[in-house]
Amino acid sequence: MKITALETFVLHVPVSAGGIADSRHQLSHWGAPGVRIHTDTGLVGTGYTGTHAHLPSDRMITSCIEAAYGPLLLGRDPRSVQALWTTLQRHPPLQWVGRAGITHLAHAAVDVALWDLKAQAAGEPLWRLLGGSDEARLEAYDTDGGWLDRSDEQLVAETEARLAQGYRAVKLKVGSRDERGGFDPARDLRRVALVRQALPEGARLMVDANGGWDLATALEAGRELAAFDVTWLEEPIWYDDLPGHARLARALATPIALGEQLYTLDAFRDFIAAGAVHYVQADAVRLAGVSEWWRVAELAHAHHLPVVPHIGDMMQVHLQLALAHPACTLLEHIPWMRDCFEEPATVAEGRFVVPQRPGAGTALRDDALERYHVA
Ligand code: 0YR
Ligand code: MG
Repeated sequence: MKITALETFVLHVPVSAGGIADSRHQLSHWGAPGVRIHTDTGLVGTGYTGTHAHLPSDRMITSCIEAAYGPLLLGRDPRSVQALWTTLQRHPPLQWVGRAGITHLAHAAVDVALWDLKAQAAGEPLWRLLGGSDEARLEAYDTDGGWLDRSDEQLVAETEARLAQGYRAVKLKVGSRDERGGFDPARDLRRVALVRQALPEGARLMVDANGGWDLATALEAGRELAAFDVTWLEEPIWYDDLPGHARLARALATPIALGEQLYTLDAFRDFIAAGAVHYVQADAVRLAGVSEWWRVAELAHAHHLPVVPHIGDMMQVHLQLALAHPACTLLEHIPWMRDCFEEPATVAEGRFVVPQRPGAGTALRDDALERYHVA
């Protein structure tokens, strides 16, 4: 089997209700720059990363795939994906300009496409190729009702709607600001109390600050969270602040979740070694693909830490991985890209349905490629 061509794409897909906000970002569209890798067998592998639909940076990702990775991939056997990972990641001139950032996101798209091909060539869904079982029970938690720009009333209505759909776990954004631009943890705590009240006993509630607080606010607000049985506090402070997160992990009763902004196995090694994280939110489309994600999951598992993949890929490859890896029992749900896929991830009674098509689940529908493609 040989790689014959790389064909890149950029999709911009609308988010819920025309727009969403967390503590750092406001967006109207989710971006999926990626690649379809063609082979001499006729099989085509699809991989993409997740962005905030900013065309200039999306183009940097696709041009890295085409110009930098393309020549290293043409003619190679895509099933040698682990060997190709090292080829792309350690190619000296590329290593010089990027072990994180644009090149890493580009590599993620390529690596996912290669694993998609490997699983298709094996005639199996990726979760089975990786040793998972179709009896795996994977709980879904929903994030799409808890945005920071939603009113208190909307928040409660969204929570009730999720309960009616069968969810027993939801996530709420925190990191509110007042009119003068200062932190407003009182608004956040009021909303945490409202959602907690709307949930039945035993339902999980998570909160996510998207790195928006400073340490003092995180310490103060974090202590108040203990009263609301919050499963985790996610990215309370700046993503790369390892000592700050380690301090919070020691000081707070509520566990710390992070990882959606970490690019490398090395970064996860350091956060885990420092005791700075309890829930490891490895993201295969910010890490360089399935290959590096699996190494992070194994590392977390060796420390007996749960792995809860971030939704950067809008569930498709993460569903495959979470079904296969023993450290995963819970996966985030944000359905913005649902109508893009041949077999979209589906939740029933609060659990993910096990997908059956061969591949990584990343195959895109032709009509989605047309509708959401940006020129
Ligand atoms: C919007 N999930 C997240 C969205 C979401 C972000 O910035 O990308 O809120 O990915 O933090 O846990
Ligand atoms: Mg998050």
